[in-house]
Amino acid sequence: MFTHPEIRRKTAVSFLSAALFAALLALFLPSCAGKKDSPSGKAGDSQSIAVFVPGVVSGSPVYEMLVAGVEKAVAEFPSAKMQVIEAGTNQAEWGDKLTSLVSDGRWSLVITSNPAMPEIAAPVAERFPDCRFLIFDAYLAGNPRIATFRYNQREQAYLSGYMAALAVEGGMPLAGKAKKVGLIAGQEYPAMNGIILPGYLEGARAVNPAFEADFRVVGNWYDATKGAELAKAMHSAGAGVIMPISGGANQGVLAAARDSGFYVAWFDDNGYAKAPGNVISSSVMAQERLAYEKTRAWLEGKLPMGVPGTVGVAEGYVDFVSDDPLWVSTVPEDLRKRMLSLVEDLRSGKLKLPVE
Ligand code: RBF
Repeated sequence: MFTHPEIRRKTAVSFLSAALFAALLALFLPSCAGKKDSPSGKAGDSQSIAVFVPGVVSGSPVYEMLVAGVEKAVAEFPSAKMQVIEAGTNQAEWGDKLTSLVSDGRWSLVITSNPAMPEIAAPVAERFPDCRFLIFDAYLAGNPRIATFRYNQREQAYLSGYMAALAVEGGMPLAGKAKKVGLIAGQEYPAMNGIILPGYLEGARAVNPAFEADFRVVGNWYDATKGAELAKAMHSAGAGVIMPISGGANQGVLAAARDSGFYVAWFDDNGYAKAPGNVISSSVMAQERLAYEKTRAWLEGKLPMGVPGTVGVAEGYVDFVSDDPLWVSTVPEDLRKRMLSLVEDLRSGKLKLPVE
């Protein structure tokens, strides 16, 4: 379904056909190499968009939502085209793969997502100054060729930690007695160590200050066997609720939850149906909607570059899924009421949890 870019090497083309090819390219595919250095996209510019997925799409909610959102926007513009490129799990190759994608010259905008991408995109933007980058789940100020949007993940993780601790304090059957909440990450990175893990613990401690976090790392974003092993070890050590943020490895955590009987706090999208009865929360980011809106803005020539955006509960881009019948049937009413009241406090601004 996803095609990888190829650098086309034309070795035996005559001068004439090369010139013809270049002229046609300039006419029909105005690209990174052919545009003026403009601060924002303009309607009429090339509407060719590459979605650069730093990893693999399947199994990673953030990337599934990204692709779905861009696809939806592109489908609304007859002249717009897109291609999805999966850069794979070897992060050492991402910079070269991005460079080769952009040097291909077919894309006016590259859309990608994760907090490491601004640093990888900045030198590529410098080298190919007519290309623009739209990066979600990331933060960078002041680069006139890069637009970033991040979610308030302190709020998002706080919601998860609060529900996890409520499950223990409220005596839910699989939650155990230990005042411990588990978090399994694909890898360590600044947003994980500095925002998500502290926000998760902060939420748990808002229920009872005695809570501690058990934090473990898979070491990649795909190893479901390792995810299951870590989750089982964590469960044996007392954690009755585990939040997996480990891409494809999340599947192992879900399987372990079903086998061993513990709860899962799902992150990023709605996960209740992934293990009905085991998944007790879904703290979500509206990545699909944001990707849709910002891709549309680009295609309409209205996407400002260089000014980072942060969106959270009050703006409607971070939320807790409370209208799913599986949540209602799994979590007792008194705990659900406390969750809803927390969401309301964040929405109204009564509780403020800013990032930075
Ligand atoms: N999250 C995923 O679900 N799948 C991934 O493959 C993935 N790769 C990441 C790679 C890097 C270098 C970083 C910094 C984060 C990655 N994330 C991934 C985490 C993602 O950006 C986000 O923090 C979490 O999904 C929580 O919202």
